[in-house]
Amino acid sequence: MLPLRMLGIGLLTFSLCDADTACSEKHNPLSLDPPEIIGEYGTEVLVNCTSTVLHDGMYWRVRNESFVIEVQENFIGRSVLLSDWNVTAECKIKLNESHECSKELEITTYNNPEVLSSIKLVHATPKETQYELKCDTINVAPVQNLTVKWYKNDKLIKTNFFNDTTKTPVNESSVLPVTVSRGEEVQIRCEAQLNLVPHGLQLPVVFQTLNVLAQYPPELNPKKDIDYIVASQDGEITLECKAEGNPPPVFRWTYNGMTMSESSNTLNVTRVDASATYTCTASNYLGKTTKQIFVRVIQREAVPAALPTAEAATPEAEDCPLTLTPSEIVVRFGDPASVNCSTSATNAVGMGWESSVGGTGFVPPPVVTWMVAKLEDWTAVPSCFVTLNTTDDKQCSKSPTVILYKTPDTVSISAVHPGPMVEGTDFHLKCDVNNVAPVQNLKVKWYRDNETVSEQMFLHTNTTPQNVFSTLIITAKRDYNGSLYRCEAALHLGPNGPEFIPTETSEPYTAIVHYKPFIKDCPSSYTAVEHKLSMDTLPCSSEGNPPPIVQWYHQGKLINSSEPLTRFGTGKYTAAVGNSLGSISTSVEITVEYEPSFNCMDHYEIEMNVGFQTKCEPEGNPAPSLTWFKDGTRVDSPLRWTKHDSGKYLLKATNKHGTAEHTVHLDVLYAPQFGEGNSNKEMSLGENVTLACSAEGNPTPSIHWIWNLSSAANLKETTMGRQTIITITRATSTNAGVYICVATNKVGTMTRSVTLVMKGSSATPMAVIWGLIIVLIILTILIAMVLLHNRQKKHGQYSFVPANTKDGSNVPMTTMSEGGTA
Ligand SMILES: *[C@@H]1O[C@H](CO)[C@@H](O)[C@H](O)[C@H]1NC(C)=O
Ligand SMILES: *[C@@H]1O[C@H](CO)[C@@H](O)[C@H](O)[C@H]1NC(C)=O
Ligand SMILES: *[C@@H]1O[C@H](CO)[C@@H](O)[C@H](O)[C@H]1NC(C)=O
Ligand SMILES: *[C@@H]1O[C@H](CO)[C@@H](O)[C@H](O)[C@H]1NC(C)=O
Ligand SMILES: *[C@@H]1O[C@H](CO)[C@@H](O)[C@H](O)[C@H]1NC(C)=O
Ligand SMILES: *[C@@H]1O[C@H](CO)[C@@H](O)[C@H](O)[C@H]1NC(C)=O
Ligand SMILES: *[C@@H]1O[C@H](CO)[C@@H](O)[C@H](O)[C@H]1NC(C)=O
Ligand SMILES: *[C@@H]1O[C@H](CO)[C@@H](O)[C@H](O)[C@H]1NC(C)=O
Ligand SMILES: *[C@@H]1O[C@H](CO)[C@@H](O)[C@H](O)[C@H]1NC(C)=O
Ligand SMILES: *[C@@H]1O[C@H](CO)[C@@H](O)[C@H](O)[C@H]1NC(C)=O
Ligand SMILES: *[C@@H]1O[C@H](CO)[C@@H](O)[C@H](O)[C@H]1NC(C)=O
Ligand SMILES: CC(=O)N[C@H]1CO[C@H](CO)[C@@H](O)[C@@H]1O
Repeated sequence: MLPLRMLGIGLLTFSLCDADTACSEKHNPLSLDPPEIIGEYGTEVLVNCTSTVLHDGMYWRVRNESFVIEVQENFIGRSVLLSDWNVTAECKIKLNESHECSKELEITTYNNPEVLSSIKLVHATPKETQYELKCDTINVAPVQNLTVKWYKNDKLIKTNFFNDTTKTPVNESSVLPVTVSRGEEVQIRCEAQLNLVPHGLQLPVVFQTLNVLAQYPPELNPKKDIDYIVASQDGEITLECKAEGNPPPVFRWTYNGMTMSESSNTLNVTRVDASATYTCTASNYLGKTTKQIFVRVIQREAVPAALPTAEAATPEAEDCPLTLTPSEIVVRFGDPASVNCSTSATNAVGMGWESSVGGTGFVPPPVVTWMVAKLEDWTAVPSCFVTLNTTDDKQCSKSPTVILYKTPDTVSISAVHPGPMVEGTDFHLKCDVNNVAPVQNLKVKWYRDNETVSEQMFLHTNTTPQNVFSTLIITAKRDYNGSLYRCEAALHLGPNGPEFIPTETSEPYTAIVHYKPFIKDCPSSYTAVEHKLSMDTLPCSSEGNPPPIVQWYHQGKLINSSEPLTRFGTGKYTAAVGNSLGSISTSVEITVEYEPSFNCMDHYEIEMNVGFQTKCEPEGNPAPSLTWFKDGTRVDSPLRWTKHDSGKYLLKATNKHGTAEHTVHLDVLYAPQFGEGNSNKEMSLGENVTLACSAEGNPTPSIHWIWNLSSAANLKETTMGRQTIITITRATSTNAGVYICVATNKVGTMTRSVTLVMKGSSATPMAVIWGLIIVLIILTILIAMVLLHNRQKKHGQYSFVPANTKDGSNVPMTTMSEGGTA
């Protein structure tokens, strides 16, 4: 019951969901390639739609338009023009008459924006200016993927994102408040980037750069709003009004309420009838400042001889009878300062100092002292004046040169972009010198370790403390790795300055230079001793930063470079040396040498007269030299072995890595040898005859006699020691004939014959002939046996047996034929 019910529920569920599941994400038979499109507005893109099932028709629907139905194929391609911002495209498939599935293409249409920047002044003080910078991003789509970044002197200071989900292009603004101090120049950059990167699209960054300077109302420099000028009656004089401001000021000259000129900061006055006061106004939109210049005209006759014509008449006229002691002072900010002003003029009426600090009243000559306990006014320009008892009450003045200085608060070094340096590329270091004055006396020196690499001076004219920086461009070399860069700010204040030049040095900046690996001192071939060398102890080094990884390959395989090489390791080794910047390789031919050793048996059998054999050769590299010792004395290894050479030998193999010894017992085998040759022997009838046969040989041969059957009756063969003897008792004529002694060992067979002849009787030729025939037959059989025997020996154990015994050449056939003819 239970299983049936479950089945029923399952079927029901399936049929209910069937229609939906056919088109669900999981079962949808359609797939799009590409499945998503990111394209620039106005471009055309291609999409393929593929079905995995058979169908009644497939087609594309783009916007509100349906395209041709495809019934044959299982895929349809379509080009879509991204001509508006909300293009929709879907691929549709008719499964049967009543069911249709579709798949929608995700489309992102983008437009990389334009950027426009603008700047607005918010507030300006003499010290600093507040601005509002604005970047307008024009026609950006889609705006939610836009990032606007603000950089101040290349440093990111602000990032803006936008929430808006609209698909059509919009305009966005991003605002940055910036405050700039006097004398500072700031570079501001705003960058707009469409961030479609997750989809693999890198669009160009659009940006605008603005250089921002502080603005301030005009200021007189020197800060003197009253000047006194002496002119001769008909002389032409040039009045000057020195004022600075940003924006640069415009000047206006007035005299008695009348505008004289509006064109420049100088005014040419051609005719001055009497003493007159001229006013100069310097203004910009932030404000204005005025200066009054009193011109006193003196009669030509009254001009003292020392006084040149009035052209040269300036407030600091050289002929002003004033002496300043000293005429130049160099004072550290906050230190006391004093200058004595004395006059040599006998007609001086009064004198005094005019100054923003330490000014004096009108005092009687001849000396007046300007004295400040703490000089803290950056623009102080004291001026000493004297009034002379002349008809026109001539007044003149002189100013000492005041250099007020201050060493920097900080001197610091930093990298413009993060390190490390990469060999062959440029790297920028920046040295910031903060709050130093006067900048025109500053010299920034760059050092790499203790070597001066660059120097910089500054062309400012400001007397107030400034923040300045110097940039060093380094083309990185690998030798610079680990070098310390320092910058030094020194104020060169001239002969009146302090004895020691005030100098501040930055903390060092340690250069890290990355460079490609290189290999040094690597031999192309190398001879090593077995077990004494592993590849990582090879005198071959590589260098690189980051430190490279070295991998050794032998016969195409990566090897463990700390494993010592064995004698089988001779061959070519290749090292691959690499780091993040690159890799190189090198090869070394390695020869592994090793001490000699023997791998021989203790006992060998060799055949006599055989050439010297080399089966017991020692191993070793280089090939060892071999010496032989027998009974403690050195022997030359024989060219051919003789039977006396059997015995115990000591073999010594030597090369430069050592000596190996081996004791070997050699047994020289040789075929049987008879002490005597063939012979004839006479016998008498009835005599007892003995024939003895003995032979030497290694191994000891076995000896047999062969005789004619007719002799057999009274014949006996016995072996006594090394002799085999036949005894014929009471010889008869039948005993006449050839008796053959055969000696055999595994090296060979030898024969010798004795012909018995009955004394007094002429030989019985028939018996002799018969005997010979029989002997020949037996010999043939014997030879055959020997041959067979040797063939078997081929597969035997005797390593030293030379090949030439196989053909039986050691069997002395000649002896046999001699026996035959005898
Ligand atoms: C669409 O299919 C055609 C034919 O199979 C092929 O040549 C083309 O590269 C495909 N286009 C895309 C965008 O996959
Ligand atoms: C599609 O819409 C456009 C206007 O939006 C209209 O002119 C056009 O006739 C429509 N086409 C179809 C096939 O409905
Ligand atoms: C697509 O956007 C345009 C404006 O760019 C609008 O006029 C049009 O009605 C929109 N069409 C659809 C189908 O939303
Ligand atoms: C069409 O196919 C759907 C799903 O494959 C199926 O549920 C429906 O019964 C079919 N209709 C016809 C008329 O074949
Ligand atoms: C983004 O949206 C959130 C909530 O909708 C809002 O709080 C935030 O201020 C928005 N940010 C910007 C930059 O518009
Ligand atoms: C964006 O600014 C441009 C140029 O100022 C203007 O032509 C365009 O109509 C603006 N677009 C919107 C959506 O305000
Ligand atoms: C655009 O930004 C949204 C929100 O950050 C993100 O989900 C979407 O993937 C982005 N689109 C593209 C094409 O990168
Ligand atoms: C003043 O005179 C000098 C020469 O004496 C001349 O170079 C200069 O241009 C004149 N300035 C004006 C404002 O006329
Ligand atoms: C100025 O004169 C006074 C008095 O003669 C003397 O004491 C002082 O040292 C002088 N100062 C300088 C800076 O020469
Ligand atoms: C100026 O000099 C004249 C004579 O040369 C003299 O009479 C007069 O008193 C002097 N004035 C002063 C203020 O010294
Ligand atoms: C820099 O120092 C090195 C050793 O520290 C010295 O050999 C060299 O002479 C020095 N160079 C200078 C310019 O001082
Ligand atoms: C002449 C001679 O010495 N004959 C001897 C031969 O050998 C037999 C047996 O050993 C002896 O009996 C003979 O005397």
